[in-house]
Amino acid sequence: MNTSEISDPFKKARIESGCGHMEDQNDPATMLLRLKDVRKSAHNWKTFQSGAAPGRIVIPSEVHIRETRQIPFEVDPPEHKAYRNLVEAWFKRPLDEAYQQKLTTIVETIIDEVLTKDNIEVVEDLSLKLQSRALTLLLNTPFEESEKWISWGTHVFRSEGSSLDGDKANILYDYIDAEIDKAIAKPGCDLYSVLLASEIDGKKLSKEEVKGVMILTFAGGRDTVINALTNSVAYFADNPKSIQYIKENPEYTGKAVEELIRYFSPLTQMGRVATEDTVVCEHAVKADTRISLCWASANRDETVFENPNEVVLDRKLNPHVAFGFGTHNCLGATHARQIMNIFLTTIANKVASIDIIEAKENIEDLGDFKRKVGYDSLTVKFHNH
Ligand code: HEM
Ligand code: EMZ
Repeated sequence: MNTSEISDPFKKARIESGCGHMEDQNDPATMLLRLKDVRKSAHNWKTFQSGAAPGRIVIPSEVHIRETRQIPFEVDPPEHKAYRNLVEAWFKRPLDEAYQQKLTTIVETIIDEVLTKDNIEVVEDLSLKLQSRALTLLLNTPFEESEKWISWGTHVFRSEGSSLDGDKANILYDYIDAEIDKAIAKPGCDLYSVLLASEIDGKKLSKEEVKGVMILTFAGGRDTVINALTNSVAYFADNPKSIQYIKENPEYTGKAVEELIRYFSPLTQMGRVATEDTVVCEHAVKADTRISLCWASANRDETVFENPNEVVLDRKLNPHVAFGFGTHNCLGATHARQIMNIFLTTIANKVASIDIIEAKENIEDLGDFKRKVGYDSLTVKFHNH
């Protein structure tokens, strides 16, 4: 088995019943494993709501570590649309030429640096740095802020190697509260200021609402991006020909990004709460219990994807749901795709091969299923041309 392989623990259950079951803090979840069911239920916000108690749709549940509602993630239509309209254009800024140039400088600086080193630990020395520095572009905040975010480690709600941690989460909440107060005192051109100035139906967003958007921006785009980058490094280490392929066929970089994101599925699943008694793939689901939309399983659905467990960089049909589907599809996807696109391009231009020295996998424990989502640490050596 290659180090970079991410196997599919859901196959048997997906084929046999289409459902899985997961215990989680006395709030179990019925997992939907087939692409068709995941899409259908993601669409059906009336029966499967996101606007439950803050933290409840996240698996593992975050109800015990946060009270602030994440916006627009934990809001259902029609309110969802009003929030989403406020931020949609801002989150499309990664399409601007100037944004991409700045992102390219951030990526190239990091790759140039790792090429001068002997061994590097990818999670700390590359992925976390890149994710944090890139986030300063998305928020339009000073570059130096990234130093602080890097010091928080890879997950804003977890201590390293441990489960959900309320004290850790408070570091982020206190930081955001302080940044909001700063933006109120001295408005600038950053996301905090833009949100504080925006209105829905003639009413300004409250501090709590702004906080809800900002927590989500920090949390949703953190370990997902970090895992996408670290998994890419492992993949290129195992498949040096792929580096060459992208170098020789730069027009396929976009397709390669989609395929890697499908294969990695950095966000395994997301929950919803049933608003009524219902049935999913012949399983009864009671009102006020949770289902999960298992993006990672849907992305290996053999009835949709040919050779689902292979990375096919130029895959033609690729209707993956790694960024979600429908109402809540990922707002950060434009930013995440640009990061991946520029990262692949920079590797192809500057790196000949990568040796893996040591890998410690990060395995999610999902009850019946164990799923590799990335690495706790990955030590490698980069070689230039
Ligand atoms: C939503 C995945 C990066 C912000 C989602 C959803 C998925 C997802 C699956 C849907 C959740 C649901 O339906 O409940 C990913 C992956 C990423 C990534 C795989 C990286 C490879 C980011 C980044 C940001 C971000 C970089 C921002 C900094 C959001 C937000 C939503 C969201 C705000 C909620 C949108 C809404 O409710 O309308 N993401 N995400 N994500 N993501 Fe991402
Ligand atoms: C939540 C989630 C957002 C959650 C779209 O996904 O990402 C998770 O990593 C966070 O823990 O709070 O933001």
